[in-house]
Amino acid sequence: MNNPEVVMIGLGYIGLPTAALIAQNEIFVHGVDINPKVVETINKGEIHIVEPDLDIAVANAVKKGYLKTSISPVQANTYLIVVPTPFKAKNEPDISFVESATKAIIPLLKENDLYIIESTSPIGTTEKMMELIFSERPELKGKLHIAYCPERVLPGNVMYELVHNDRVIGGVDEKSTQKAITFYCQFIKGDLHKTNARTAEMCKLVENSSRDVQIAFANELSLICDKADINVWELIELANKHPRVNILQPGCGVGGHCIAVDPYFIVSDYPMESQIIGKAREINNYKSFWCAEKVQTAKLQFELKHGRKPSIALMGLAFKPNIDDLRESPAKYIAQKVLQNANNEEYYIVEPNINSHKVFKLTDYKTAAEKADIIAFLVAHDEFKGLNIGDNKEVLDFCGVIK
Ligand code: SAJ
Repeated sequence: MNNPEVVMIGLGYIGLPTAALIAQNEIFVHGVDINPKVVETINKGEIHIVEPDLDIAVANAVKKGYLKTSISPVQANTYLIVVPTPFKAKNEPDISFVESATKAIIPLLKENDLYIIESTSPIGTTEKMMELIFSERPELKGKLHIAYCPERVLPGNVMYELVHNDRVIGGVDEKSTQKAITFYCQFIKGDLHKTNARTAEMCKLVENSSRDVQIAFANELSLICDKADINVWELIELANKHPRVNILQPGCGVGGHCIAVDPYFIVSDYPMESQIIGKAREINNYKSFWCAEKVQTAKLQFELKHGRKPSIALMGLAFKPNIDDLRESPAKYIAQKVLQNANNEEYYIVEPNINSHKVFKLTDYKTAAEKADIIAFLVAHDEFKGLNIGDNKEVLDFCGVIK
């Protein structure tokens, strides 16, 4: 494969599925990742993440020769930047990965190429990268197509949503938008909505902030209900019977690398204006702290009542149900916090979606539920639903497994 059509920079949870999808459509893709192990794994037709149907898509794409990867980019016609944008101290976005990915392809760019950022980015990032490109390659001014097109797929359902979700596409000018639309048309069945780069950047941030605010409302209700002695799950189910009410589910906080992060991209740039968005982040973070305190209290109460230390099962470490992703996971935070306060109690840490963890010694979920005196459900994994739990156990159901 000498001349790939597409270079995909970043082969993580979004980049790899997107690369596989494009390759499935018989478009030659060259994937790039700074991690040599990732590159090696994919070139063998294997994957390094858990995502339904991704393994088959990658295996086929590699076998048929449409997907190849390496640690550095090669020349192509379209460049997709799908690298992480984490945040630094003080919750400020860090666009250094987008910047270094862009720098890596600047020498390869030629007239008429299409450069697209998919990474979640603060408003103005696409224009900033355009300036960076033209500062090094002024002869390409007006001769490139530059656009922002955020992904909006849900981990766990990526392969379906990548194809069927609508997309928002914003170019730095009209011809860039049009060129990007023509590109995505080749493999996306959802509608492609045109806008400018800044609106597309903001749209991504707003989608996740909106969800964060809604979850904060549910989490706030759970705190009120705990004090008011009301079952929050029943309450929400009943309130949602109203035709125009749709409250989300409380949990042990908001995790992942998107919803728990993206709102800060707005708050850090517009602190005075984003009051609700900022407060929602605080409430969702506080909910995790509150859960850890609840475990601590249950532990002390058990000891007072029974005159011995309890054994405690912490059920789930992932940031949401049925995935193996522990990034920004509130459950992991709670487990860490609870273990920091450990005082010779026996702990069973459970995460059915991973085999081992470098910090936590993992226990099988059935054994943990059987042996523990206190069972704290941190993530509503399918395995936990319908678990046989003895009447003698104290259950802390933070995520509605038992309801
Ligand atoms: N959560 C709750 N209660 C709920 C729903 C979710 O506590 O009712 C928690 C989850 O447990 C998890 C967190 O919120 O900790 C986020 O989970 P999620 O399923 O809401 O979303 P993500 O982070 O997996 O994916 C989100 C999606 N965005 C929206 O739904 C607006 C997805 O479409 C985006 O593509 C993704 O972020 C992303 O990459 O930005």
